[in-house]
Amino acid sequence: MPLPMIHILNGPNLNLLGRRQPEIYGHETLDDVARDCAALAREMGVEAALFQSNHEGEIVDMIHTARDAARAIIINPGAYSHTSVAILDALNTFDGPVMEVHISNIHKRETFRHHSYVSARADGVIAGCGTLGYQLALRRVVALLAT
Ligand code: CA2
Repeated sequence: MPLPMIHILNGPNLNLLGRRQPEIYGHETLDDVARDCAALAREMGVEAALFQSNHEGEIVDMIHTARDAARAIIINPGAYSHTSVAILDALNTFDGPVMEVHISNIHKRETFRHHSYVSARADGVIAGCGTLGYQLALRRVVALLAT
């Protein structure tokens, strides 16, 4: 039996994680996040695969792919959190648990970051826990899948 698959989707500029602005986003790279989450997923008896795109339509396509390929989505939509009805609409077509992650505490930053369209669909939101937030979200979706 294949392990339940969880997709971890990341939006624009997150490919630069660990390489710029470490005072906001820390020192871990997105490859580190992918490796840590894959290891934790295995421990919990699931599988996690991480994807990133700088393009809104590609993120919509990733969500459509997840409809058939994943049991849960963890998403950090980056700046599209604050602008994209298209990503919200796509997430609304997904049946499983959705967790929204922000590495920084968006509520402690500029007011334009305080609102996220994606939060209207997310089953939970983690912000300001650094890259550890991805692992916390992974634990939460595994718990939700077990209920
Ligand atoms: O805190 C987060 O995770 C954000 O989703 C990150 C977005 C930002 O627009 C959101 O308001 C909050 C920005 C991602 C930029 O990622 C970088 C990573 C390293 C260096 C430069 C940018």
